[in-house]
Amino acid sequence: MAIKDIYEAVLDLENGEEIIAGLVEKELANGTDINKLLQEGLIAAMDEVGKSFSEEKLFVPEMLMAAQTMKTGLKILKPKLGAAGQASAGVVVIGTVKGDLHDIGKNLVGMMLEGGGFEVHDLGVDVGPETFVESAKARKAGLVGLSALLTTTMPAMEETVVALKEAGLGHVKTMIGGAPVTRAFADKIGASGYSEDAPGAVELARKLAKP
Ligand code: B1M
Repeated sequence: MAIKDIYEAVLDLENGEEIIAGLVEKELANGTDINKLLQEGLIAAMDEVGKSFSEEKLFVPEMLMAAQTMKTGLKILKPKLGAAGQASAGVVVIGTVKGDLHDIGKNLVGMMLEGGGFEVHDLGVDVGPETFVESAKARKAGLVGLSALLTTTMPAMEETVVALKEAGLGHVKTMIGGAPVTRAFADKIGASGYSEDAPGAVELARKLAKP
């Protein structure tokens, strides 16, 4: 029942942002599994928002409000997504590719990687290939994570993978993801790996980090 309240809060454009934090905290206190809370509460609600947007039942401002509510909920989950103080599992530079402003999934992946013991440098959204290259060099990253939510920005993933190789960073692994992205696309552009979701991204990052 309470997970349904969280789902409904994300869709509640009037009061959602005010009530989401309390609802998530209550659910955590009840001992609900974080993945269940994420998948059935926050992520399922955003899928519903996307469906309504496709059907022109709601528009960009409403989508933004729902996204803001989801972000507020995610902030509460962040400290719980993993144990602090572990030795670094590796250095990851992550960002949403050029032209793309969607950051909720990328933030979630970043948080879970941090939770999984990685040192994460989040470059934000609309990040060009050259910025990924510079940051990967400066941070001595072993892994670069690219997120894209638009079919029109997927080519920027390929540009980034190519730019890293051309800059002599062919040894740096690349991991890609986002709703329109597929494993076949990852193979096609020469990325080291693809993950469908945030927990899978942590598993993949661990595999890729192995020498
Ligand atoms: Co946008 N939007 N949006 N939007 N938006 C989509 C993506 C869309 C599918 C909606 C739709 O039509 N049904 C559609 C894209 C169509 C397409 O290209 N295939 C779309 C569109 C068209 C647009 C605009 C063009 C709308 C317009 O202006 N006309 C515009 C583009 C702006 C731009 O980027 N240049 C736009 C704008 C926006 C908002 C700003 C309003 C807002 C974003 C706010 C924000 O992120 N701060 C927004 C939102 C919220 C969405 C939907 C509704 C939700 C996205 C989301 O946050 N999902 C989305 C519909 C949908 O996807 N259901 C939609 C929740 C999140 C947890 O999931 O990001 O998929 P997701 O991340 C998952 C996995 O994909 C994976 O793990 C995550 C968690 O498990 N993953 C990775 C993600 N990155 C990964 C990286 C990895 C590994 C896994 O490794 C590094």
